[in-house]
Amino acid sequence: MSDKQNPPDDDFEVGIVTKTKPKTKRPPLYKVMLLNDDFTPMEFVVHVLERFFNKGREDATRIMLHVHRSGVGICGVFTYEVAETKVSAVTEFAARHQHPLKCTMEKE
Ligand code: TYC
Repeated sequence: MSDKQNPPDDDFEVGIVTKTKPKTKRPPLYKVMLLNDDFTPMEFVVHVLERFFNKGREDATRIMLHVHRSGVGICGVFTYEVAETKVSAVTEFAARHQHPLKCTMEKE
């Protein structure tokens, strides 16, 4: 159909192609780290890695030895709140057992 009121349809449509990114921003992540010292027993550090970071005995021992030899090691990567909770829990646990073990966090 075609007249003044109803002009014929074009064969194609003209327009601007837009694509909006889905807004799935990931939260920033934080590494939780253990620092070496000369006094905390190796077995205690392994226990900390098992208890607070859900590591198996082998993995915990590997991380502990890495910290012992290099000075620092990553226990896990978490959102800010979870990382902060881990740092507090480990710090309190170490202090309660009179070990100077230090646990810190750093933005990835
Ligand atoms: N260096 C300690 C020792 O020889 C062991 C140790 C490992 C301490 C890792 C802290 O984060 C640490 N007993």
